Amino acid sequence: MAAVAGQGARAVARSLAERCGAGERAALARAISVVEDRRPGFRELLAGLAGSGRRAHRTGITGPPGAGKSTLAAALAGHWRGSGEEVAIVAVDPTSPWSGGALLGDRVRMAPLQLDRGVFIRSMATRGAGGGLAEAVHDVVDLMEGSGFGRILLETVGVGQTELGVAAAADTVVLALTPESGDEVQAMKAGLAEVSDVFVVNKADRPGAHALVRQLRDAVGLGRRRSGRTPPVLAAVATTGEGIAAVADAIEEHRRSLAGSRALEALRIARAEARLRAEVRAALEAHLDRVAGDGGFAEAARIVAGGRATVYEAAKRLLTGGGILSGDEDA
Ligand SMILES: Nc1nc2c(ncn2[C@@H]2O[C@H](COP(=O)(O)OP(=O)(O)OP(=O)(O)O)[C@@H](O)[C@H]2O)c(=O)[nH]1
Ligand SMILES: [Mg+2]
Repeated sequence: MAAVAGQGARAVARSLAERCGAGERAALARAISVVEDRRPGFRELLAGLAGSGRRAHRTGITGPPGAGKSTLAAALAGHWRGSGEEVAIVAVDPTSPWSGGALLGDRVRMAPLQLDRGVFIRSMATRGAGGGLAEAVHDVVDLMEGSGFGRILLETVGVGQTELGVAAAADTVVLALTPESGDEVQAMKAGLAEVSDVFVVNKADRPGAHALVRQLRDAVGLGRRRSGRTPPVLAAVATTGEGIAAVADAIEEHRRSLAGSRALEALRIARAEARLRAEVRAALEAHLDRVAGDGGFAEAARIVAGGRATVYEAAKRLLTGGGILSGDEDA
């Protein structure tokens, strides 16, 4: 039965991949669910779209809760739609979801996007799962790319170290702040230049925006970036669209600088390597769990806690037992 179910899942995955590739939005929505929940066939589904040769530009929008990331994403999507591009948006663990949050309250502005076939919006929740989310996000972005979206926007809450690692899926990272973000800027100072490629002080209709722009320019100027490029700092009002064209231009300028310097290829390879290592690490751990059997790790842990072996000795025993080490190597 399991084998038959597996074959069925593979056939469904193949047909879903084909329909995604042909631009069917309902198929993409289903495919994302399959990948997100790691359902049977999800690997075949990804493999089915991997050969499309399509390349999207991926823009991450990070920033503190309520900074206006979704509004900014919507405004950028509108801008790119204006030049005929198709845009997919994925919001990771939004504190105010796209479906029912602040944005849908603003029906007039969002309605055109929601009805537009050229825009696809999806939210992903961590569901307290912790691990595995970043991997699933990469996969979802790959599905969107394979489905023909040339622009992908990834919204994620957090700044720098507090962000879930989702920004690693982006080619260009935009950090959205507000005039009230002075303390965050102060705390990160020179480190800021490394966390983002474009800085946006959103809600520039509020007092203090220009002071923060100056403060940010100083902080960003302090950091030395490997690329030698100093990230631009821009002011915007996402709700009215003011400054959005300049943000889009800055994203485009970054995209071009990446492509021109071959840094884009290096970024893709580094991203692939990180994903590959995460996958191999997870598979190794699953393998060792199987080999060690029920409670194998717990038993080894008891031995370590009881002082009868060091962590290193116990780890080496597990790795040797699992056939990962031959026994005469150093773990
Ligand atoms: N005054 C002003 N309000 C804005 C601006 N941009 C967004 N807002 C409002 O700020 C609130 C939060 O906007 P969102 O786009 O949901 O912010 P977010 O960063 O996506 O929020 P989370 O996903 O919950 O972290 C909404 O009420 C927006 O209408 C702006 O430029 N000016
Ligand atoms: Mg949001």
